[in-house]
Amino acid sequence: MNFRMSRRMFLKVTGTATAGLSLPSVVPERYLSWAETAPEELKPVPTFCELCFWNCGLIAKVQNGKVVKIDGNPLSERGRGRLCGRGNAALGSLYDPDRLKFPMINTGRRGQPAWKRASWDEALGLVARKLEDIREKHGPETVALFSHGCGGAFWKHLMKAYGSRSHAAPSDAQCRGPRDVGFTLTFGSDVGSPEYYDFGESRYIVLIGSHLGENAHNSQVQDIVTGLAKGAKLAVVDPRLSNIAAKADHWLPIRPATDLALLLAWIRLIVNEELYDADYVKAYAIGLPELTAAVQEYTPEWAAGETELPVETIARVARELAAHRPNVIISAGRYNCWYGDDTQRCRAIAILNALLGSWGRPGGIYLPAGGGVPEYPDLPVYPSGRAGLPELDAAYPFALSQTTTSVRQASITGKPHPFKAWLVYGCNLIKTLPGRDETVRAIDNLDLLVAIDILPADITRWADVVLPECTYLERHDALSLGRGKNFEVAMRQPAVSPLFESKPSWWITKELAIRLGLGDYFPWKDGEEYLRGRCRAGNIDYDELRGKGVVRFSGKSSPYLSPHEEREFDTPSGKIELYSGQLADRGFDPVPKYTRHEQPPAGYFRVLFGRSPLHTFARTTNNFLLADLVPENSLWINRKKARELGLEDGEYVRLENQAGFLSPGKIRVRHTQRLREDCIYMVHGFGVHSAELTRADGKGIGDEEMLARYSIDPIMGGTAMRSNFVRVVKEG
Ligand SMILES: Nc1nc2c(c(=O)[nH]1)N[C@H]1C(S)=C(S)[C@@H](COP(=O)(O)OP(=O)(O)OC[C@H]3O[C@@H](n4cnc5c(=O)[nH]c(N)nc54)[C@H](O)[C@@H]3O)O[C@H]1N2
Ligand SMILES: Nc1nc2c(c(=O)[nH]1)N[C@H]1C(S)=C(S)[C@@H](COP(=O)(O)OP(=O)(O)OC[C@H]3O[C@@H](n4cnc5c(=O)[nH]c(N)nc54)[C@H](O)[C@@H]3O)O[C@H]1N2
Ligand code: SF4
Ligand SMILES: [Mo]
Repeated sequence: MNFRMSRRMFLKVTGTATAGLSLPSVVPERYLSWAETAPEELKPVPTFCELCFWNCGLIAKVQNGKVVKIDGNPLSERGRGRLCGRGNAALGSLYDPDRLKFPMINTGRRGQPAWKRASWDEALGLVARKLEDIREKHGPETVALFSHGCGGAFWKHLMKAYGSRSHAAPSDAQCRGPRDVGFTLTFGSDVGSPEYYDFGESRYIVLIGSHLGENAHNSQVQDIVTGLAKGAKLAVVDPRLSNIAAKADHWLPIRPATDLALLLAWIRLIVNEELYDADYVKAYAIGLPELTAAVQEYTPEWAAGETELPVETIARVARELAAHRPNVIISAGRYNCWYGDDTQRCRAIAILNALLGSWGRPGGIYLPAGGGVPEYPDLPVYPSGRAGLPELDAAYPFALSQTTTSVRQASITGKPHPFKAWLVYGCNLIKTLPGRDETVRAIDNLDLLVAIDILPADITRWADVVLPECTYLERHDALSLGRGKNFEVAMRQPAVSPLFESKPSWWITKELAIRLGLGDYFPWKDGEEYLRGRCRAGNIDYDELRGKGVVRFSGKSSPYLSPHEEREFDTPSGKIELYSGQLADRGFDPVPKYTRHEQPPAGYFRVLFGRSPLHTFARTTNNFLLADLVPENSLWINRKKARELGLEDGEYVRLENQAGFLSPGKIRVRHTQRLREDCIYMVHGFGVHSAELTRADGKGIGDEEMLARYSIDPIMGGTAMRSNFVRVVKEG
């Protein structure tokens, strides 16, 4: 199908064209008081954004003690002087009247809290006493940290000093984990974050389910726009005509859960017609004969049956792609916990890139500059873990880091070892782990749950103690390192002092450490001294960094392979592994095999979800600037289907999943021709259930509320969430 949207319209829809937003009338009155005093000069304070994890550099403009405007920092490679729609809404986060204001202790029940305001001393004293007690009775490894975001570095440091190595993140096992593992099994390394996708130089781009543009990762959206402007061809595989699919040369509205069939058919066609980069494969890869033999059953005709895509389109895209090699990318996007065979799907994507020679080639997947900054110098060594401790992720042999899946399971069963406390930093586990009942059961087993957050988010309602962090515009923080074609170091510094009694993580962790007898691990007086120490260790001029916000170091090596370059890959064979001996040794398919997934029964639709261009999960759904623009999510449903069901455009409905669970909230129907008939689509982050979040509470439905069922990727433990079916329930 062909449908092109103009570039200007695309930018408008994706929000990347917005310049610095000034404050609209929705700002609470009391924050507008600067207008009454004589305006001072605007003072620029360079720092970086935390409204998502791209960490774009920004410059906060401060006047009379208030941040009045935010601009992009041109020195930042991840932003290049621009901010996305969310980044521009910084003031809605900083000046959100619903923010957590002081430490709180839950005197009620988890999930039905009764809050008592506490002093920092009381709250930290309580947490420290409990952690001491747990360390003595059960061992330090029974405390787990969940984290997402820059300040998590201080919490990881605290946990290691305390003696626990248990650290997990939904941004791995519920996000990019399968992709990182699939690529690492193939190339010996993953595609990074920011991804090493060289879109700006590509001649042919294939996006597998990635909705870049709605996924608003700043410089990456700029890169793909650049590539398209320079004439790159684009094919988008998505059951939904996403904004970027609307710009594509080919939209492939694939039947959900069948992507692996398409990928295997492409591999077959490319090897059978000898369209691959023979020199490259000969020089760098092993396993072509085994790969060729293993894919013979996957004919384009067979794939057409599975995917419901025209056989001509399947063959045409493969041939076009090969004609543009090696300046091509078959992108795995970022979020990949789809159907349970996700590592294998990502491996198929990696194999395609390898066959077309795109790894290390212009317009393909570039080789990052690398680089790093040492930790703070001269810290005491961490205590070693208890000898003989059973490995938490032993069940998932190729997990690259500890999985939330294993920590939650161990918290329920006590196996392979129990958990007694969770520290939850910047994670909203109630909304971001599938199978809420299990999350609640795990939490019920704990002696302590501490949430460190900026908002009274859903997860805070399950905490025993809530510690209010100040927002990113009010704090020093860990460094943010960007490994792209250049290496960049960004620093965060407060534009204004913390509001209310909120505190930065460097302070909270230091105070906890002192109470736990671990003060030696936190020798810095304050956040600035911590950053000076890191800069000293990394030979970075602190004053330059503070003045610019970002410093960049040019790459020591080329982003591209030179012709005939010898290269060793970090795999067991030193080669790109089209056939994976490692997988075979562990009893997994060495070449991806197709598995057929269940399709929705009659009357039901598969639940698909994705990103709102103007929100980051539930992080921003209460942000007054963004809630003003996108106050709730809607239920995308194919118009023909909607009419059959008698659903009006705009009416509110409930959803009931295959397990008979009826959504407590309602969602507005949105008729569309941009979606297949067998699925519905909604953006993640709504369906908040926290009355203190006055703008977000009760708006729309959370996709996670419908996800009773998930399957676990046996290779790396990721939880696949797109195998749930719902029917639409009309009100009354
Ligand atoms: N059902 C469903 N589940 C999903 C997804 C989905 O689309 N649907 N997406 C998956 C993906 S891709 C990912 S990456 C994960 C993300 O899942 P998580 O790692 O849990 O992250 P967030 O949802 O971003 O959690 C945000 C929490 O951090 C708080 N927060 C915001 N800023 C700060 C700050 O500066 N300091 C502190 N201390 N807290 C802060 C917010 O208030 C909120 O409570 O979720 C995954 N899970
Ligand atoms: N604005 C904004 N941007 C964000 C975020 C945010 O919260 N807000 N979050 C960031 C994070 S943490 C992540 S991980 C990324 C995620 O962003 P991406 O990796 O780009 O995308 P996904 O969430 O996997 O993709 C959603 C798309 O997949 C399609 N899809 C669903 N099922 C299938 C299927 O079976 N096959 C195929 N081919 N497609 C399918 C959906 O229709 C939808 O268009 O976004 C990042 N960028
Ligand atoms: S992409 Fe947007 S929200 Fe994410 S860091 Fe950059 S400006 Fe902030
Ligand atoms: Mo993610």
